Amino acid sequence: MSERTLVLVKPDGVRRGLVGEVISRIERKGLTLVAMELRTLTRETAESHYEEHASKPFFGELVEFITGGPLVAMVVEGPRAIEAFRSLAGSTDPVSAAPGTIRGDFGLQIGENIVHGSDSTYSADREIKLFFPELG
Ligand code: DAT
Ligand code: MG
Repeated sequence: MSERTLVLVKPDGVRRGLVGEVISRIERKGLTLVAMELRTLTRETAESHYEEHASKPFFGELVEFITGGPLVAMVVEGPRAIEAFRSLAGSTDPVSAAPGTIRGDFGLQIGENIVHGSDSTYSADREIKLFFPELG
């Protein structure tokens, strides 16, 4: 059974030229791209995307960062795509993320960890609607 997840190559990943690397890993895993767009988020979209973190001390910094340059948003599909991409991404803190994962191979700072992937079917539905309303 196939599912969909929202993946972002965050502004640090775009700035560092890692878009192709991330797409390549998604494709080599066997996942499929369903939609993709380069865009700079408004504060409103960023706050909505990260609404579950609104009360965290790093929220302001997170919104500044994610709106600070263009990002690449994609919808990725495949069997257990949510977990499959989270596994490719590695854990949130790139220093403890396993080598071989995107964050483990390319990151050093928790606030600049290159990619986002939805963490549940509920978040995936919500985030896909936010970025690609035409996909429902
Ligand atoms: P993930 O992106 O692995 O789902 P999350 O949902 O807990 O992680 O947090 C969202 C983003 O917020 C994360 O990718 C980077 C940032 N972040 C998380 N914890 C942080 C912290 N302690 N300090 C600064 N930024 C943090
Ligand atoms: Mg998260």
